[in-house]
Amino acid sequence: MRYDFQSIEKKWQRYWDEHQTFRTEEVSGKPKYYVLDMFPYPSGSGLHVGHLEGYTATDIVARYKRSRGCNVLHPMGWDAFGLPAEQFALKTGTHPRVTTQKNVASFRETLRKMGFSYDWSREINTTDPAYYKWTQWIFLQMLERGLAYTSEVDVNWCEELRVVLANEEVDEKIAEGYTVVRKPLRQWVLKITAYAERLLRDIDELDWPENVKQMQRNWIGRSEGVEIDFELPCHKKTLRVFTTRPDTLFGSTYLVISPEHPMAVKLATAQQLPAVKEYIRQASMKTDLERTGLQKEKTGVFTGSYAVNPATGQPLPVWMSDFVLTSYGTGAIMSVPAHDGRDWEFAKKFDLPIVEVVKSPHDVRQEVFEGKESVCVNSSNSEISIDGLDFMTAFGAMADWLESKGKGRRKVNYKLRDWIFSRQRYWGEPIPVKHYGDGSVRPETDLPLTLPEVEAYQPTTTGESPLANIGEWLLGSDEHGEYRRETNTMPQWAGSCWYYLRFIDPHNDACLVSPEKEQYWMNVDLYIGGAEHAVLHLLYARFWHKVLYDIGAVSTKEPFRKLFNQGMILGEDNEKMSKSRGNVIPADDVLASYGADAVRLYEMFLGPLEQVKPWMTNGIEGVSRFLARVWRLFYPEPGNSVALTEGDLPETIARKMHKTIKKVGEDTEALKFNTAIAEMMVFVNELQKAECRNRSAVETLLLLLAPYAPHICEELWQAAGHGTSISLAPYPVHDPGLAADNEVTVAVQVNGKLRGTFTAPAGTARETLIARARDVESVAKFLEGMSVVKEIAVPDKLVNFAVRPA
Ligand code: ANZ
Repeated sequence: MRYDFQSIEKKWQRYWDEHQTFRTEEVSGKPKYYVLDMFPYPSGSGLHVGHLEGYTATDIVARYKRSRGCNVLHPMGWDAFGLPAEQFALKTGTHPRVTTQKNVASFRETLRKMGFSYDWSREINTTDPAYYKWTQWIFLQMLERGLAYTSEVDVNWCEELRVVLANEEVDEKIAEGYTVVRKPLRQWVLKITAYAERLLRDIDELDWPENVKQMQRNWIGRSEGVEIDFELPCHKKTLRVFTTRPDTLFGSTYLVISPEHPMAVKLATAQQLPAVKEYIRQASMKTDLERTGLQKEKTGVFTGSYAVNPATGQPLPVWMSDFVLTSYGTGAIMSVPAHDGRDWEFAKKFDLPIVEVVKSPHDVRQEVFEGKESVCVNSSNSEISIDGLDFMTAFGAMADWLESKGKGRRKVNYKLRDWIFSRQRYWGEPIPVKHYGDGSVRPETDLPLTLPEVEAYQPTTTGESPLANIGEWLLGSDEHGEYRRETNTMPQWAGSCWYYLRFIDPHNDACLVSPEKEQYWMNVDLYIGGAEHAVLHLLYARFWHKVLYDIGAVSTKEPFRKLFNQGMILGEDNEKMSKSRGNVIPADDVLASYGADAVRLYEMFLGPLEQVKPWMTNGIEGVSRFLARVWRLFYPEPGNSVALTEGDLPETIARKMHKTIKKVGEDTEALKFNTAIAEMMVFVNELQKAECRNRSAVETLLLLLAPYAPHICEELWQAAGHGTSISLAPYPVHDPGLAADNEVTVAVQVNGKLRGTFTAPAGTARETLIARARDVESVAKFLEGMSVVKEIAVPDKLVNFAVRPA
């Protein structure tokens, strides 16, 4: 019998299909385990070996958890709305649905060939009307609660093409020579800011990589500060600023407003007006990044107006500069040049006064320190003094004082902005609302509102989506009068905000997920995917989940309990795989050459799952040889039938076997797949060396290996005489006595003479042996006053110190 992976893998994939081996039980008495992949966008270029890494990992976990008695949910689907299919349609006229169907079929085929144990009866596709009916339904729930609203928002407008570009397209079009400008357009926006505090607070409860949690915290960007109102005597108005450092108010020597500030033009005196207007015009042509870059030379213009510092009573000139962002805080700041780097540069450039108000052992010019060692100085007036106080105390004192005078209030600000939720595209979920002549907006009552067929995929010249060209779809009338449908569609992110819920109950037509099933299956126990989704997808999904929680559609506050980011697999040239570099390793190619079991094992043996690592096609041959060795444990020579020996195991093999069960189980549980595989390799070597073909040893090996290399294990399990699938067999149990490390006696020599012994667990590391040897009482006296010139350690046996008088 030859190890013919091709026919074996086909055979078992067919078997699993026919027997529905991986069909998830509905609500059951078993403990549940929900293990989820970030579902793919089915692109035209197919899957490459990098995509398979995370999917292999989740599949190992799914199979392992089943063998541990869990009811496992392990589904797959397609996040299939998106720009590439639409761009392909623009170029070729092929309907995005056709392209998508073709790509999905190819993706599905590759995943089947990998032997992944998905419950395919739960497959979903975000472009399926039965699916997006519920995406639209969730949108309407938000609309009803004021969480979806329209607003004029700047979009990327391409002058020559007269289309709105997605952010990710902008660079490409500019490189092609097009002009892209910011232009306001009416957009749907989701009020994610209403959830900022909860999104931030609940991060603490998640079992997620610390860096992802930190990125989300930074993205939400909570800042505690104070809003201060500065009198503008000439205008009989006040100018409001946001500061996180009210303790530095005594050192504020001028104010700065952003060019888009509502009072920008009003504050300009007649003399300054032309300069102010010119400055505003120039700022409108810059991106936020160009405006706030730290290296950038500061620019600004004096408005001509003055405000009054409420602490000092001094008049403060009001300037305008584009480093102050309109969209943050109040769009105006109080400048404290003595203690803020940007303010310092600005003050130096425009010759504005600098007053020191914090004394610190550090250089406080670039940055104000918040530690106890920095204290306020020059900070008193007839009503209040904060001299000598540290930051925290001074903050409180100033906030209280400003609040008591009605000149300020504590305020929490967030960097998080509301989510622009509309796209002027065809290939997305239609936003299900109707606009009436009187300006009112009503929800579509009959969901799903399906995408109509269009002739051409080119957006209209006004920037509207191609849907605006289809009169019979666009216009209509009902009991509320004549209406025009919304022509914007939802962004690519929408469908992936809640798909994990649909897998739980994919065919339910009455609600998005039945409450009983949701309560049984949620949360997702393990979610594996790429680190590039740290913020957008993972934050949007958390946001929608909380909305669903608030309306009672789900019982959990968070969707994903544990998140794990796999490290990217690079090309053989150590670069990110990309078509343009030509270093992409297509999954289908390696599958054809080596088979699924070898690819699965190799993907996991490349290194720790979280690490970025290059692919090496010749490395896969090592794991192929390992599989062949496993095969030969059953079929030592070609043509032989399987002849396993029954009866007791020799003690050394028994010990090794129980240790292997323990270690492989622990490592699999901890997602340390590479070390689990190494452990199994060692075990196979020992079996081979001992020519051991004992049934309990080799069958145990199969049970441990089955989650990793399921096809070969099914085949050999059957050859060993079993009538049912190894995928249904329970995980082996180790005997703690036999799995325990056995103790060995280690001899300690000094200059070759035996001076003592000690016991240690077998396999103790060299450094530990040496350290323990030095501590042996009978040895220590021979080392006293000597200098050790060499330390020799023979694992499990001996330590020798070569010494000479110091
Ligand atoms: C006075 C001051 C003194 C400040 C000092 C800092 C240091 P975070 O932590 O990011 O919230 N600021 C406020 N609004 C701004 C805007 N729209 N554009 C640019 N800068 C703005 O930062 C808050 C601080 O950033 C605020 O505190 C303000 O400067 C500035 F020694 O006020 B501070």
